Amino acid sequence: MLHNLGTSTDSCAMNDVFPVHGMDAVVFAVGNAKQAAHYYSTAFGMRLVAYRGPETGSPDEVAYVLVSGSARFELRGSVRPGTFVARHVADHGDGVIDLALDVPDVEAAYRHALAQGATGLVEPHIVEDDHGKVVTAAIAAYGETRHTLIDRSAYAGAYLPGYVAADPIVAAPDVRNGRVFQAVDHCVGNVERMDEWVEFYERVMGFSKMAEFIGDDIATEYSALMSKVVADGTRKVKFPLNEPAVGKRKSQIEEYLEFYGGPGVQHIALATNDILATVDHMTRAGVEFLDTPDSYYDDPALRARIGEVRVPVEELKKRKILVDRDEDGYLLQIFTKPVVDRPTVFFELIERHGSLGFGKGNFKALFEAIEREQARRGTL
Ligand code: TYF
Ligand code: FE
Repeated sequence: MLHNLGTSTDSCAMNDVFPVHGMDAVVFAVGNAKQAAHYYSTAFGMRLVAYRGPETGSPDEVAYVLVSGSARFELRGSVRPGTFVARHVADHGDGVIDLALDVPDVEAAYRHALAQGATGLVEPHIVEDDHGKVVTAAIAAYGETRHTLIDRSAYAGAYLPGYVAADPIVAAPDVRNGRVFQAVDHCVGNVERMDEWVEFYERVMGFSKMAEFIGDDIATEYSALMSKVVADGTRKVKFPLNEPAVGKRKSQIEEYLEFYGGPGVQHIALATNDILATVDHMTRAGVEFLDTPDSYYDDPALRARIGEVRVPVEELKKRKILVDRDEDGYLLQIFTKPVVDRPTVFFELIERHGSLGFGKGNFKALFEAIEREQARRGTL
């Protein structure tokens, strides 16, 4: 059973033990950053803003920084063997190495995290250039994922010292505001022991559990996964955490852990305010989405439950977009197929209208679609 306990977890900023402003960047290690930058520019409509590489004094690595609204991705590649990025890609395939958090006080956040038992990876330090200074540190999260803690409030450069400003790779996409999506909505981790990591975010970052979760009853019925969501006090940073469960089929989380070689980021949800335009743009660019059977839209129970949404259901059905409603409002969402060679990392697009949830009413349809993909790959 999915329990909805309402919203009782907000903490006011004044007694927040680990204040965060939001996500700073999602950092990927990839096999070919130049081509990945092109993909995120064309298919996701992102704008290249910064670069570093051998030409700019970074002999071993290249990095491309792209933005869309408040979302920022950094794509890191290696130009020789033996680098961290090269080894990470060899072990995990393309994946997320860092969910960087924008924090007001790096030193305080880092000290609090370590006092609460987090593993420090980079001590707080200042990096500076002509454009100002940045304070940064890093702590370990699940698998090889880390959280960089960063305060760039005194910095006016393109990204960080060591990077140069760069021009867009392609013209802005032909959508409203020239933006295919606006922000990172949530970042999901696949782990071996969910409760351990829920407890980590509660203890280390003062995050609290959100009401929505997938329990073991849902798991055995159709999802083969359990899931809980933690968020900071302002709900700007939301981290669902999944663990595999024994179900009727092989768990998609098990498949991820096997192909990724351990815990890591499973999906990044991107917020859009026009999911129809977003899906149309990405589909034209060749991004593949999970299929939803027509029966989903024709189900009278679903029609009754979702009521009026801002677009005709036919428009959603055409694009396989899912709908869910709760007491706060509704959301529209859709999931890509994996965007990397391994069956690991994918994206979600989400358009929220009041709902703070994650689409629990869609879990059955979603997990059936994922299982069809697993069957196609022969990994079910
Ligand atoms: O982020 C979430 O919780 C939703 C639902 O493997 C979900 O997007 C959960 C697990 C999963 C795929 C989607
Ligand atoms: Fe999600």
